[in-house]
Order: sequence, then structure tokens, then C-alpha cells
Amino acid sequence: MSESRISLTRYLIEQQRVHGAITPQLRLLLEVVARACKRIAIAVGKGALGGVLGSADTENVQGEVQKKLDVIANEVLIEANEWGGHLAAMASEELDGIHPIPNRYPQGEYLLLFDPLDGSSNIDCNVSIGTIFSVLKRQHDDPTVIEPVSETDFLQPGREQVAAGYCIYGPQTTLVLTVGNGVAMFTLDREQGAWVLIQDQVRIPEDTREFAINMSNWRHWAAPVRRYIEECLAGAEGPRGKDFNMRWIASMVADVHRILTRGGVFLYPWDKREPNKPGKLRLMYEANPMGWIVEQAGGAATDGRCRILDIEPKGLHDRVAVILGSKNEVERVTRYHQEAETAE
Ligand code: P6P
Repeated sequence: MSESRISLTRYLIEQQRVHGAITPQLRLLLEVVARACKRIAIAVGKGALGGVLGSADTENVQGEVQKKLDVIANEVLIEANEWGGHLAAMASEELDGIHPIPNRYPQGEYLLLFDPLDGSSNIDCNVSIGTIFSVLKRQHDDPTVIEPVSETDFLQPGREQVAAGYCIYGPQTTLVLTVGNGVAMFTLDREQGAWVLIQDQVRIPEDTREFAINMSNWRHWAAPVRRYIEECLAGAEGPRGKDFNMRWIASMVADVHRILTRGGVFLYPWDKREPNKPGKLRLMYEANPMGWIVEQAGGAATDGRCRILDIEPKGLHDRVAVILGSKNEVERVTRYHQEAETAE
């Protein structure tokens, strides 16, 4: 690998040595997760040739029918991370409770959460999908007393994350990562099997002309979201004074990657189809990691009222409304929610 190409390993060592942003254990954990993503990318890339398309004819804890690749990706991440000695436990969108580290392996202090394959409704039509992951550290009230790890250890707000990232399986396989010192992007050099730094200190423009939302849910949204989208649709003749474009890939990883690449605002708001649920997306392993990545790139992430990373979780699979991306647009949507509440 030429000197000008920086590997993931070198980037992580510099984050550890130069910036003191991570510990050696966290560096090794992130290398293991990145290696697991390479294995998932190979399985995804085989598609029909690998017999991995279609349904697994099983349901996950969310009651969703699992795709074969959902199950494969989940198993790859669990198997890769069990023996390393960095983790106390894992949690996955595909699992009911936590997955403790088997007694035959050493225990660590980190907690890994993941959505092993987000956007899996797109698998069979060959649209980009991805793995999303978040890393927390166990918090001990009394460091001399180490309690057995439990779900409670995971229930920390997103601002406590020590690392977050995703891997998008698209025309390129690209790993996007933050350890709190900005956002870096690495593309997989398939010939060498190496992650190569393609961009560091990624920045999201504070303004945008592009919004991402599932418009078919229009009739279910609350007034502030409809107000915001109506103004975007009114274009240059409307109050925004500029035309907007719309994108909706229905794969959060792909929509967020586009926003990191050129700006934009992503909305999956509360809607009245399930009034008692704050939203569709999951807080712990979708909104929190994506929210931190977006903030580290100069964007913003709220649930329409408060910062995603300040939300105190009640359970591993909490759901949340998500508005994230270009800072000035997210703040506008939040302001419209506040104005609606003041008017009530
Ligand atoms: P809808 C994928 O299932 C997902 O969790 C996100 O990746 C995506 O943004 C959203 O749901 C798509 O939801 O209702 O438009 O299919």
C-alpha cells in the first residue's frame, strides 16, 4: 500500500497515540468489527449466486420477517466479536436480550450494539444496504465491585458512545467511523482486502436543497412536519425561496451516506399509525450511532424536540423519531415543533 494511502489500522493507531481518542482495546474492537463487515460484504456481494437472497422464514424480536442475509450478518458479527476479549456483551436488532460473552472467552469493558443489516427490504432488488454499530463502555458505580453484565449496562444516552459507525454495501464497500475526533471514510480495496482512508474530517453543509422522507406517509404526519415539507414542495415561489429535490432510498445507511457526501435532511417522524410509538427507527443502534456521526460532521440530529444523543433509553429496542442532517434544516424542523407546541 503506497504511503499516501492510509489504512484503517494506521488511522486507529493515530487516534490512539496522537489524539488519545481511543484505548488499545477499543482500537482492536473496531478492527474486529471492520473485519466482520468485510465478511458481510462478501456474502452480500454474492447475492443469488451465494443462495443468500430471500426470506429466512423466521421472525426477529421486532416481529419482522428476517432475510437470510439478516441472519448471516448477525451471526458473522457475533462470532467475530465473541472471542476478542474487548467486550462485556453485545446487543443486536435481531436479538431479544443481550448476548453475553461466553465464559470460555475473556471479558472486556465495552458494549457493542448493532443493526447487522439495515435496509434489508432492499436486498433482493440490489439496492445499497448496510451495517450500523455503536460502542459504549460499561459504567461502574463502584469499580471494585464488578456486577454481571446486564441490559441495564446498555441503557446509556447516545452522548456516552465511544465509537460509532456504519458500513455501506453499495457500488463501493465503504466504512464510515467516528471516535469523537471527526468522521472518517474508508473504502474497501477488494484486491488487497484493505480499508483505505478516502476522506477525513467529513463536513455536512449547514444548508441544503434536498430532503429525504417517505412521502406516502404524508397523511399520518404531525402538523410541524407537514408544514416543513409543504414549504420544501412550494419551492422558489414559496416561503423558502428556493427549489428542493427529494430522495428516499428506504435504506437509512444509504440516505445518511448521501447526506454526509453532499448535505441534506433525513426525516422519519412520528406518525399517527402507531400513536403510542415515538417513531419507527431504533434509538440504540440506528439513531444514536447515526446521530453522533452526523453531529461529528457538523450536522444535527433531533427527534423533532430534543437532541437524539440526550434521550435516556428505557429499553434496548426503544424507537424514536429522527430528523438529522444539515444543521439549519434540522433546527428549522425543531423550531416548527416548538412553535406548534407554543400555539397549543
Ligand atoms: P419505510 C429500513 O427498514 C429502515 O429501518 C431504515 O433503514 C429506512 O430508513 C426505513 O426503515 C425505511 O422505512 O417505511 O420507508 O420502508
